[in-house]
Amino acid sequence: MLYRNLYIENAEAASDIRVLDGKFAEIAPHLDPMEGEEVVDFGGKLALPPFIESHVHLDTCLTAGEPKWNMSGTLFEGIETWALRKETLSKKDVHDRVNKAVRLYAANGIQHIRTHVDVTDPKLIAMEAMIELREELKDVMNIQIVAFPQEGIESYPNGRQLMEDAVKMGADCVGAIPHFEFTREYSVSSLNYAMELAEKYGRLVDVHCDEIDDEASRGLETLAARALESGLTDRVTASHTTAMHSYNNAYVQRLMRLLKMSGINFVSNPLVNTHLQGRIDTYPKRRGITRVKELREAGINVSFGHDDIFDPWYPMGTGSMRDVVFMGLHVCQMMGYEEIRSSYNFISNNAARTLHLGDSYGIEAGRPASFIVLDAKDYYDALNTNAPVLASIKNGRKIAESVPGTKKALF
Ligand code: 17E
Ligand code: FE2
Repeated sequence: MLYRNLYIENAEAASDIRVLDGKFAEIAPHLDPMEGEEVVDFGGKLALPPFIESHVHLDTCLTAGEPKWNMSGTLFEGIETWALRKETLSKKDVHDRVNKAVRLYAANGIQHIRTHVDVTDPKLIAMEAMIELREELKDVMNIQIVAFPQEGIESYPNGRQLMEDAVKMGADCVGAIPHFEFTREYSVSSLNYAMELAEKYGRLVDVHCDEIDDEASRGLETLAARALESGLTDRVTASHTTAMHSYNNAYVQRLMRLLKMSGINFVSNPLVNTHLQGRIDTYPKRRGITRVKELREAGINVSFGHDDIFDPWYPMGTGSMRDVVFMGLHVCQMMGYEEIRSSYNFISNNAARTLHLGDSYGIEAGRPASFIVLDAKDYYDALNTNAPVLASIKNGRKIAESVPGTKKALF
């Protein structure tokens, strides 16, 4: 199969891509078709490595309004509302909703998802369903599962055991929620426990860390210190870290040294945290997004996640990471020309580092032939025009396509 005329990752000149046996065989400015080879000429469109959703809660998706709407728009009313919805959870319910959400994602060029799955459920229903879904969907979506203790590890009955059970069932990553634990002591011990569990079972770590507008919420320093001391370093991710928005600058200056030394990754969720944070402020209202620009300037890996699709925390969402990047660039004030052009990295290459995809990811000869084609010439154009994903190709197979609609003035 020969794909022609693609601008790979904003390249100035177009390339042709040959795919054989599900792998990138050759990538060059001009390749002549072999005898009998099928040719698709894209005529000068943008090719990117597949988009990655590095932070979402698939188990809660598509449940907004059930059994009630989140009227305050806060994280905490979201957690209370989900606790009510959880009472009626069944495996079929999770299967049906996740199947829909995964198709929304696929149509938007996503091929990898890291999902947090709530394990503060004595029956671990969502975890069991998600382990099955990971297997059922593996040819079309690579799903990584985080054992996520929504209501706490130390503050929820049997919390430690549920975490370990979920890891034994096959969760890929260990989570935690230090800012939700009853006390600071619990916050620290929950992080120690999560790190020990990850070491014991050889798992990655991804913590909901300091998702609160409280400048005194400092789980991050504990997580980073443990990442450094244990040697888990870049196997560890801090998600949300919205309190960092409210930390004083003197503290951040000291903290940055540790963050750099620790090698941990960050995931920011600008779409959802712009909506959830700052809710108890009058004016001025905090944006409540972690310091993405400063983390990047310090050479720290940051990716963006959607966090939710239509659930107790976020009443919207179509599975498009474009909306996430668009909001992120605005709210973090990263609107310089190069910042905009390169911003696809937040939902591709940077996220691949966080998910530890290694050599299985990237448009390079010898790697799995997985890439997407956008109806644009570069990512600046794609972001600005909300360009559709013309084709999503995974291991050489087309798994999604879109036919550009016609939207035009009639004069
Ligand atoms: N749970 C949580 O603790 N934080 C979030 N942002 C979501 C679920 C969506
Ligand atoms: Fe989250």
